[in-house]
This record gives sequence, C-alpha cells and structure tokens, in this order.
Amino acid sequence: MQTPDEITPNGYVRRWWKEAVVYQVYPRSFYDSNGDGIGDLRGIIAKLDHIKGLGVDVIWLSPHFDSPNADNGYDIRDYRRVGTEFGTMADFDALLAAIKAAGMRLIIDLVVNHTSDEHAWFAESRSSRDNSKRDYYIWSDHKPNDWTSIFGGPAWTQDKSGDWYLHLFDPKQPDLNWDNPAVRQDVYDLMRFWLDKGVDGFRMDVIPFISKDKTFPDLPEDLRAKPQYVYANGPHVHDYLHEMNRDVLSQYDVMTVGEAFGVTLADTPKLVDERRQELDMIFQFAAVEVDRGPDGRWTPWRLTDLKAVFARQDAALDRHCWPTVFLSNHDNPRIVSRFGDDSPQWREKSAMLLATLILTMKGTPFIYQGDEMGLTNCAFSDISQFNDLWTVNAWREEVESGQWPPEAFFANQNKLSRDHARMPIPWTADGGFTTGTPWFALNPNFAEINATTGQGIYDHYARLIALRHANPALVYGDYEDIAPDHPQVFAYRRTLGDTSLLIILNFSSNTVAFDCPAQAPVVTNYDGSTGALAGWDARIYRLD
Ligand code: ISL
Ligand code: CA
Repeated sequence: MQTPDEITPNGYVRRWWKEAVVYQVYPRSFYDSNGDGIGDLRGIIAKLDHIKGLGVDVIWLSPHFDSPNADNGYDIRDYRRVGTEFGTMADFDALLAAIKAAGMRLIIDLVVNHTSDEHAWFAESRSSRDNSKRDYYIWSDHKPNDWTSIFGGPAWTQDKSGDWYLHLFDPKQPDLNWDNPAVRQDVYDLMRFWLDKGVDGFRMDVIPFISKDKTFPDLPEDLRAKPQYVYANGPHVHDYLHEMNRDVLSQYDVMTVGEAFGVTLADTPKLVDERRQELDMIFQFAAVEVDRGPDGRWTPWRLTDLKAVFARQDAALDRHCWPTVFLSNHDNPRIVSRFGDDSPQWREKSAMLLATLILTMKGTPFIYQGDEMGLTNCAFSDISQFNDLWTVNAWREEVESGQWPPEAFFANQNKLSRDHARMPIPWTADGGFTTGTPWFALNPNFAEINATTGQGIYDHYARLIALRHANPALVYGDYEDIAPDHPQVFAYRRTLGDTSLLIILNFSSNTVAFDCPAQAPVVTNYDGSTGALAGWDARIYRLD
C-alpha cells in the first residue's frame, strides 16, 4: 500500500528531492585517478568522502558518456557507453554502488535535444535522403530561416546531400526531431537503461528546446540577441514532457530537473506544477542573468536586482511548484568572484555568505564542485588559454572580424567565461588533480586557493547543510524579504508553523548597522557576532 503524502503546515507535499541538497560534479575536472590528465569515474570514487562529508544527499554528474567532446561531453555519440576517458561501465556501476553505500543518490545528465554528429543515428540520417533515420533529425532542402546557434553563427548547416540540418548549438550537435515518435521511444528506452541500473533521476539539458516550430519563422528583432526565448517555446514541449513522465519517469522514484534556458519565470509553472506531471523542478536563469545586459554581455549587477529575482520566483511559484536555488554551475563563472568578493581579505567570508544564501533559500540547492573550497575566476589574457568552444567561436566572430577590441573581449570573458568553472580542482597546494599533465590548466592561484586552504569554507557548508536538514522551515518555510530595498543587506525570514528563522547577509565589505536580534545566531561566519554587521557578515537566527 502506498503511504499517504505528508503535507507541511503551509501546504507543500513532502518529497525527498525537495529536502535534498545536490552537489554537481563535472567529471573531466574533478579528480584524475590514473594520471592521463583527465578526471574520471574512479577519481570520483576516490574523493567520495569529500562530497559525503559536506552532508549532501544527491550528486549530479555532468555527462559521462561516449563523446567526441566538441562541447566537453554535451555532444553524445553513444548514450549507453561510458566515455573511455572516464572509465568503463564497470567503473560507473562501482561509482553508483559507492554513492548508494554512502547513503547518497545519483542523477545523471540527459542530453537529448541534440546528439553528436558522430552518433550512429546521425551517421545514418545524413547518409541519404531516403534513409530510415532521415527523419530522426531536422532537415530542409533550403535554409528555412535566420535562426542562430547559441554558440554563434547560423543554426543551419548544409550537408553533403545538399540539404540543411538544424543545430541550435554547435554544427557537431544536430537537433533531434522529437516530432518523430520513434525518436521519443528511443530516448525513453535509453532513460530506462540508466534508471534500471538504479540512477535516481536526470538533469535534463536544454529540455524546453525539444519541440520546434516547423513553420520556422525568422527571429523577432527584439530576441535576436536572446534566441533561447524563441527556441524554448515550441508547440509540443509540454505534450512530450508529459508523455515522458507518464511512460517513464512516473514508473520510478526519481527526481528531474530541467535546464530551462529560455523559460521566463511566468512560464515556469507550466513545466513544474505537480498537477501537470512534467518535471519536478527546473533551473530558472533569472538569478544568473542579473549581470548580463540586453546584448548578453557583462554588466554590473545590484543586490536589489538579485533580491527581486528571489521575490519574483517566490511569487510565481505556488505550493504546487518547487524551485531550485543555484548561482553557479559548469556554464557560469565562480560564485565567489561573481557575487562575492574574491580579494584575499574577503574571499573566505563572502564564500561563506553565498553558501548561507543558497542553503537557506526556498528550493532545492545545487552546489557546484569547488565552490565549497572558495575557488575563484581566472585572469585570462590570451585566447590560447581558453578551451570552451563558445569563447573560441566568439573570438573568431567578434574579435578577428574587428568588431571588438581584444581587451574588451577579455574583460567580458574574465567575468563570464564558462572556463572559470571548468578548470581542474586543486586538491592540494601542489595541484593534486593529476600526476600527469592536466587536460586544461589549473587556475594559477592553486598554491593559495585549494581544497586544503578552503577547509574553513567547506566546514561552513557542512554546518549549513546540517542546519537545513534539521530545520524543515529552511526547506519548506514561507519566504519573506524584510528589507527588499536595502542596497547592501539581504535579510529574509523563513517561517513554517511555529518556527521562524531570520537570515541576515551583508553583501558588502563595509560595516553596516542593521537591526539584528539580541540573541546569538545559530550559524554565522564570524565568531559570536553581535552588533553591527561586519564585512560579508552572514547570520542565521532562530526566532522561536
Ligand atoms: O553556457 C551558456 C552561456 O553561459 C548557455 O548559453 C548554455 O549554452 C545554455 O545554458 C545551455 O547549456 C547546456 O547545453 C549546452 C552545453 O554546452 C552546456 O554546457 C549545457 O549546460 C549544449 O548542450
Ligand atoms: Ca583519468
């Protein structure tokens, strides 16, 4: 018999994945166990105590599949094979078993908007116009419209047959044709393959892009710099997600989180309202876009804008919807450099403050590897130092063409590049990522900023996660911003039944007077803080 759902005093259905804290591993850069310079699955097993010690519940593993790595694994050649650089299927099974033995769960990346152009389906599909897999991808005998790839350049490429295929990302990432029922069945089968192994769910890459408007209108002028808001609004996205839920996901006790690139806050409930049976949660991009201008380039951000995002998110989602909380991942800069202060004086305090924010907000928190060590952005000064195709393409299109001076390009990339987060993890003052040559350089500051020097930040994460697990109010509690207009202090209450917690965060290096309770905080990043807020002071009070 099924146990009846437990409901919180404010009306949420309790679920394990709402109460979980997730830690993202980007396997290429986590830890190399065999000296070939590439992080691997055995490396994750070797460092599992580090993850477990934080107290997290779920690991999200970025793609570990066979891939030619045009986009570091987000271009999959074979969904049922482990990339040779990461190990074998036996290593995967050992990793999954070790994660379960440690009392944690594992979700994997589902990248099915597109495959690699080296996937067997595409090899067949492009082989001739009448191949049985032709319709697995999106072909046209002319270039249908002016859509652009998210990575730059046109989204249509002409192939050998003379026809054009659609790729919303790199030409090596052709988009699958989800209108073909055989494609959907094949995707559902590969999902079952991993679910039957015991994985606990999926993070779904750019999932709102799966349905295309086949009338292929040109991009509207106002969305030319942000075409994701067009691509995410295809006609059948909800039909397909509902079908996937009904046929696959609902048969397992798993969690799903869709990467909702191009989805507005207002449209979020359509994907996650539990009554619609599509996805459990999505990553909404509003918070990580506070420092992006209308052209997508970096622009200074204000705390009041970030607070407004959390307030709007809370207003947009009722008790039938569940949010995620994240300020970093493998596509974003380092959290402390972006939202904190990575100068030697404030790096540690501000990293702890940001941890406090993420772990006391309503929604499932996602921590990105290395943020618990206080890792920072890198100061890049030459195009040869970058790995990411997005940056390399932008250089070609914007700098080599003379549109942008190199200094402006580097200034922007040093704020926003995806490569900051993809640098190998410095485990020790000697680097400690590999005994060989790393696939990508470590941040040159690794002697000072590494897992050992980051122990204080790590311990703070662990304290906060323990506090969250002990206080349902931090998970489910109502959210109330008590000073939305304050330019430096972010202060909010989380209330559930009789329990209320007050979180006060000084987002500045200045001492700031703020009305705080007289009692001692239950968790703080300063010893016994009372009185005015010190620089990057972060305090949690229990009010009952
Ligand atoms: O990374 C970005 C810019 O910061 C985004 O534009 C990103 O491309 C978008 O969020 C989609 O990301 C996902 O799909 C991409 C892959 O490159 C990303 O790593 C992945 O997270 C294509 O699969
Ligand atoms: Ca390796």
